[in-house]
Amino acid sequence: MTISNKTLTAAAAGLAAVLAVLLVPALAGQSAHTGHTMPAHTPPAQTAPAAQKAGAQALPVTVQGATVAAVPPSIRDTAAYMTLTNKSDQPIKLVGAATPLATSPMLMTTTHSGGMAGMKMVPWLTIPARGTLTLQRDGDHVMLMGLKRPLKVGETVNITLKATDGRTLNVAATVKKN
Ligand SMILES: [Cu+2]
Repeated sequence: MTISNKTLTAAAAGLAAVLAVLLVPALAGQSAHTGHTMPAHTPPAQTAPAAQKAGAQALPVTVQGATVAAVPPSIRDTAAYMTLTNKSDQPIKLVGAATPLATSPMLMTTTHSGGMAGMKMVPWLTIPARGTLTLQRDGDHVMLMGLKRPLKVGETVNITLKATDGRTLNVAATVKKN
């Protein structure tokens, strides 16, 4: 041993501090999109009413493979995945999501730090001009926090995505087991 006990202790304390910082967000999201705690800050304002107002302009976006991950009835959070293709020449910034089936839908991205996967809220997700944005496990996704009732495999969940300029996109996602 070339390292003194003192050094080891200091190193251990330092490591513990680092781990504490890393573990909080990591543990929060560790249960694969199903069990992390609600972030303390309020999610973006509910967009459902505005989104469903007649006259809200539709986004020039096509959706493929929209799914919602099935979770056991005791789990109140899940995530939606899909591929979004922007047919316009301008990037589209999605800033919010709404669904009648969850109290707090939010945009999130998966993070990796210290070898652990976690997730965090993001203010927006961008669909590049003439490009695609893939929402997937282990990536950007729409978190459906606070499910109002258990979802059944095979049922359709309507999700409205909202862009910065107020345009919206209605998505019909199918509940699927992973
Ligand atoms: Cu998430």
